[in-house]
Amino acid sequence: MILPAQLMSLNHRTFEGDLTASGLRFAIIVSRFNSFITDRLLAGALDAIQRSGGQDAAVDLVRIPGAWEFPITVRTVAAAKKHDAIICLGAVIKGDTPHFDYVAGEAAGGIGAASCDLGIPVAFGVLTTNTVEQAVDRAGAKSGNKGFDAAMTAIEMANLLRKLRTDL
Ligand code: INI
Repeated sequence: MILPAQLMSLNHRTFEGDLTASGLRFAIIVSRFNSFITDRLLAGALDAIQRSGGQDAAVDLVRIPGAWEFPITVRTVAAAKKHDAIICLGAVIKGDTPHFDYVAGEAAGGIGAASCDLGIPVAFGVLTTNTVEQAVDRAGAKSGNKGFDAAMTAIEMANLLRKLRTDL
């Protein structure tokens, strides 16, 4: 049995993306619906890229009406092959009708499928919450900033996929 402490000394090749954004190009797709939340997610994502050594000019910002529009936008941006990763930022907040389930489900499924089909990492920074308060908490309050987290994941995955494509 291998103990966790022994893992570092094993002779495997390990592939892991680092957290350096220098030289990477990003597209951030941000939805306007619930913009009082998504603006904060965007600020968090840009902060993460800047603090990881990324350049402002290496970021293309794409604004869309709502989360439903993510899948087709991700596919269009990915097909252009101009970026190392895409970051999706949105906020779907539950209402009194089943509308939430359709919008959130389509966004999540469509983004995931586009990422795999087109071979580009797409970070899912789309909040799906029961209340406005839960969304606020995740957009820079009690529970951190999920825009920042999504951008860090995009940086890591862009570097990991580069390594896998060249070194595997
Ligand atoms: N879009 C969101 O991004 N968040 C929501 O909470 C939301 N709600 O609740 O309706 C929402 N709806 C709009 C949808 O994404 C489309 O833009 C619209 O249906 C037009 O296609």
